[in-house]
Amino acid sequence: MTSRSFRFPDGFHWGAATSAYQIEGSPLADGAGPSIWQRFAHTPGMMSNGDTGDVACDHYHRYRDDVQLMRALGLQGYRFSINWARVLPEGTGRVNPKGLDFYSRLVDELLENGIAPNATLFHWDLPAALDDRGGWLNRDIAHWFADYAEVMFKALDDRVPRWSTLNEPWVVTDGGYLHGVLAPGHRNKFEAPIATHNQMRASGAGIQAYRAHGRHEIGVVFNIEPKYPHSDSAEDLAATRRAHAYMNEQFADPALLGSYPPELKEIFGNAWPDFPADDFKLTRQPVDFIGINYYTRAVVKHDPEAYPLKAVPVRQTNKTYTETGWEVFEQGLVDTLTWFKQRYGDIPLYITENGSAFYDPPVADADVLSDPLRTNYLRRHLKALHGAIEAGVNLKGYYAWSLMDNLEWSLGFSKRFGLYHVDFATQQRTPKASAKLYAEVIDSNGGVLED
Ligand code: GBH
Repeated sequence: MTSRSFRFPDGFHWGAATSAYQIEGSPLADGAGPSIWQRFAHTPGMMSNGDTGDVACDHYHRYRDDVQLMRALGLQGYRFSINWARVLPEGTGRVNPKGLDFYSRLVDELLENGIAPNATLFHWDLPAALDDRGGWLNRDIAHWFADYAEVMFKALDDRVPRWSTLNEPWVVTDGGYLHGVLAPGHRNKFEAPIATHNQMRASGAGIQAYRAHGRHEIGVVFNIEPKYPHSDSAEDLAATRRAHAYMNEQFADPALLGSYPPELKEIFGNAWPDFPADDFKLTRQPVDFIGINYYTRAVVKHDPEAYPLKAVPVRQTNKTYTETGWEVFEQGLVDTLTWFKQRYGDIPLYITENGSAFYDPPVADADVLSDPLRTNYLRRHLKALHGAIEAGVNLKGYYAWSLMDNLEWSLGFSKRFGLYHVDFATQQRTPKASAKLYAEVIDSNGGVLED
């Protein structure tokens, strides 16, 4: 048997990702304004176990130590997000210098350790003051966002080579405005399309601001989840089309094609408005790259009771599921990248998140915690990714989700995605075996994955 090499192309970029509200803690420190996640987490009944981001990983105080964790992995890049309300406590207008300074110090620390910063401007923690003015339902948010983005570009673009406007707008629309399970907690079929549209207008306005004030790279990050039909009945095929249009094309199409897929009208009926044609000039801005967050797939079947898609995911037998209930399916990563290139053209791509939640029983005084399921997930997905590159996908880099265990939004601290285990009582970080594997992958540029 000949062994197969999994060496990645020279210059392939290896990183890990986090987001502000999930790790920082101290959300109101040093003059920061509250975000909608601060509010949501303090609304009784919204968070598992009553968890909040008040302390989280205390990264706001421990960021220097956390950069050393990154260095121990040999990370070349670190993707983090900026809490808008730390910088602009009211969301617009007055800049809070201490909030800006936190991100400036983090960026300097990364650069001193040879790690390229990758900054996301919006990872769901909207300033509460802007939510009070309508949040994503107010068309003015495109300008609010561009003004905030300009503040950040002027302060950090001399040191930050890679930016994203939004992280996963689907989650905001679906969880925040349609089903009400994430901040700001609305459940409204008429609002969801508007939240989508204004997010994509804001992203476009942010990219325009970058062309005026930035000199490096900017893109936007989508969660892409391929959909496969449960059967080849016409009904299941149509349900699969709707699910795919709703989760994947709803966001990438306006950004890259300047339109929405027709299935959205089918799904939303009269709640899907006719948006002004001019808006698509704003949503469709040239990007330097697209970030794709990939976790799982869905196998879809028709279900007339399922609101609003009339489609439901079907659980597979004899497959591994993570603790968030997501199937481990690495072929979906290949199919996603192939589909993306075919539909949108040969845009440089990054996997900006990929990872899995499994519970790893902590072992007292262990130097490395065993996490075979996460290690297996990582290995399988990286091998699949290598195959996608060999098949011609223009993939520039990979960011593991996540550097360390953190607040999994409304699921609280119970779902652990970290390469490092965090003991939330003591804030002690301990590497898991997946961290060791990832360090070897980076060191050998994938060579260690050899069969
Ligand atoms: C990302 O979202 C976030 O960017 C990050 O903040 C978060 O911590 C991380 O992933 C882990 O959750 O099985 O039908 O319920 C993840 C987006 C969308 C991926 C829903 C999984 C499952 C659909 N997720 N999807 S279903």
